[in-house]
Amino acid sequence: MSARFIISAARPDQFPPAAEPEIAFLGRSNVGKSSLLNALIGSGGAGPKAELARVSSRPGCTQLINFYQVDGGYRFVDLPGYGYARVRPEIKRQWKDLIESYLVGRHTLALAVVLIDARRGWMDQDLELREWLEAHQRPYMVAVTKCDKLGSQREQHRSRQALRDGYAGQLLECSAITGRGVREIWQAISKTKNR
Ligand SMILES: Nc1nc2c(ncn2[C@@H]2O[C@H](COP(=O)(O)OP(=O)(O)OP(=O)(O)O)[C@@H](O)[C@H]2O)c(=O)[nH]1
Ligand SMILES: [Mg+2]
Repeated sequence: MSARFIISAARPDQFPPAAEPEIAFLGRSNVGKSSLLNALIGSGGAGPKAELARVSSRPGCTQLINFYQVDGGYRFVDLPGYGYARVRPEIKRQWKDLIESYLVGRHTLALAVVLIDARRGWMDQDLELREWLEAHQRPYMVAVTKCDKLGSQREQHRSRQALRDGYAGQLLECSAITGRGVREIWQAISKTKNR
């Protein structure tokens, strides 16, 4: 699988002209959006894993909307994370507006992958996003990330139970470290073309 960077957009007028179906990665700051995007692109290829999107242990790493052209006729869209407390309110507002203008206006958006940290579960802004996506009828799936960090069976069970609370849809367990769930996300992505 190969991919190339297209552009970073700070404003809607910098979005590239709409073309192929887009898969957007959404979630709290530091949840692992850029890592999952890299894992999806790195899967299936020989040699070292691709590190296309910048990953950082510091929240707020991705501040612009980054577009990537991916083999197979897709684009991946890495969005800035929400919920990072140490960002000035006016910057938070700007990110929110940028994310919303993408979600509202982008008719090529084929699937939003909403990432939830397995150890944290649904947080207020995740619930807000989910409601928003449902109200605006945007297709989305939920990927539960960092599952490798759940050590014991008990922790796994507790995490699943918490995530199930109030959500009956599919929860795809994954890890950018072990590659778990990557194949299943690719399957969901390929289905978007047949919709
Ligand atoms: N153990 C583990 N660590 C992960 C996983 N995914 C991401 N991380 C780590 O979590 C941190 C944040 O990852 P990013 O991919 O930069 O997160 P992001 O959601 O893109 O963050 P922002 O761009 O700030 O919104 C990094 O230190 C990653 O190495 C995972 O599945 N398992
Ligand atoms: Mg990022």
